[in-house]
Amino acid sequence: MASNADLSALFEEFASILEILGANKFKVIAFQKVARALDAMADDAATLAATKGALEAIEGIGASSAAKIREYVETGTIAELDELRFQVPPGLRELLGISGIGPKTISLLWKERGVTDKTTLKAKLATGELAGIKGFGEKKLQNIAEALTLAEQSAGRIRLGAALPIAEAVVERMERVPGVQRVAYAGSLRRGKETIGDVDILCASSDPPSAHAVFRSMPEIVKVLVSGDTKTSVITSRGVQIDLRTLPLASFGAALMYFTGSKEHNVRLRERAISMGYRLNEYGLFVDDGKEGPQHRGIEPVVSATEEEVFAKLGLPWVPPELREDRGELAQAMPKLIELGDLKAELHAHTRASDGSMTIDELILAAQAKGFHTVAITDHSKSSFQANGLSPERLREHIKAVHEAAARHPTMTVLAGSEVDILIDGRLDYEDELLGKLDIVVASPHASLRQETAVAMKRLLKAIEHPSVRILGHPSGRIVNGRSGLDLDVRELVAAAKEHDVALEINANPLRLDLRDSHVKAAMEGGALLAINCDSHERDNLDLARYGVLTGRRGWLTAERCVNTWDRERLRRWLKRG
Ligand code: DGT
Ligand code: CA
Ligand code: CA
Ligand code: ZN
Repeated sequence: MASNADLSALFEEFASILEILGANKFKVIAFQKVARALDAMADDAATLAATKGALEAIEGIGASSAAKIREYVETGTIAELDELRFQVPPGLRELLGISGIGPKTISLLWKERGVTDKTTLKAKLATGELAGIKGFGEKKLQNIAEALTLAEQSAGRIRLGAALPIAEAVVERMERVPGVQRVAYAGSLRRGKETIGDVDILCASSDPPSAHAVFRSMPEIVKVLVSGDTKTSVITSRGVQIDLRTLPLASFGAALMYFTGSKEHNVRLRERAISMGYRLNEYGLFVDDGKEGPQHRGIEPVVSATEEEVFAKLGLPWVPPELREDRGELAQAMPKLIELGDLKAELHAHTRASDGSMTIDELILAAQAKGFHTVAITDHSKSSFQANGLSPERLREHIKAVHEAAARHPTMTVLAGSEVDILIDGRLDYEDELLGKLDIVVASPHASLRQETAVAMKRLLKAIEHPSVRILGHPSGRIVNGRSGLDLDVRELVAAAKEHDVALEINANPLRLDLRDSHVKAAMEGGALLAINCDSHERDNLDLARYGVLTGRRGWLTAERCVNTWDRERLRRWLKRG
């Protein structure tokens, strides 16, 4: 059955193809709206399709879009979309998949220079044939070249935010299979890496063949790569590889350690085991009798059932998976890492005033539902015109509206703030007088993200030094698998943030995860404060916090150093300081 995500992707494709073809702009926007509505809705669109008028009742979905959804649910295709696909070279649709090259650009490349796919684009970039297209400067061409390179480098790796829900769904399904005793995902996903090569699932079962059979026949699987008694590898319709390994419950802990990795961490652990007279493998920790492969000779492991036991026998505390990267986790005392439940405040969120989809009240209620005591309303500033950024006049009105909304929710602390653009030279997007009226200022770079390090650092440091700024939002502006963003001098950034008591944001949106894990570690070592914010735009975006927490944990972040965990009073004092 068609999921909301599948349907959303179809309408996204509709919009993109129409844009490439140069169709009416309003039609394009209408389809984009439908795509977003499908993404955001809690109910299953395919189910609603069966009820007359149910789809049409959803904001953003009109009668003709509803008809298309019904057509897809009933027939598996949308005739009009098939027709449109036919009008555009297939290679151009492949280019659409590269983030950083939009439909408008593709349209011009195609119509003006005959680019029809990746190969012709690369060739024409190299020969200089693309010069002279209206609106295409040297810089634009550079951007296109970089997007192509990045797409090739990231080929095959999917973002954490796409992989984790897939893995959780598979785990949940496998847990219901008869004979299954335990299921868990392992690998880079369990370590919370920002991108995932493949998803590794471990399953203890008294009936492995059933487990493999159920796994192979999950509906979203398009290809089975291998399937045996202990391992099955499949590819899903979204191109994700998932490996299922079955094993005895008695060795679950040792296997989980082995397949969680990282390889480098495993190497260190095995060295430690050897130095203590043991051998460690996916079957358990064994006394080293100097012979090969003890597990195959009926020798019982010393420990194997749980990770805790294995670590303990090696004289170690249990190491959180996010730390298992051979970055000192076995040699140093580990801090108590931040947990999702520690978060008590959202300090970067957008409403309908700029480019969010929620009202102020809806946002407050969403934060309240998370058990938060504080939420900051930080809509975009005027230079982010593509995000409907607020003019100074609109911001003044908005501050009033936020205060009025705050009065309706007396148990919540509601901050009237702004996500202010850091302009190209480090100046902020509003006058100091207006900034001074805000309860919180998140300063973020949005445009000009290709500056050289020295220029970029001067820009960011100037923003950090501004007395109104409390948080530096998504400091590099990178997009995972999409855009490298500003090339930061992290040490310099951290030192300045510490000096001026500014928190560096981990933007929890899995597209951003910026700061990234290594930057967080540098911030921890350099003594700066951090923030974990969801940069909420849509309903349910506060659920993204977990990706920020994973990234923070990979950077050894403690609750104490993350301002979002502080109690109401402490946070208030910090915001008011100076
Ligand atoms: P990925 O999938 O590229 O994002 O990264 P991982 O870490 O999930 O790597 P993957 O899927 O190749 O293997 C999962 C884990 O299994 C890995 O983190 C460590 C363990 N592992 C796999 N192959 C080897 C190996 O040859 N030697 C050792 N020591 N460990 C391995
Ligand atoms: Ca993997
Ligand atoms: Ca794997
Ligand atoms: Zn934002």
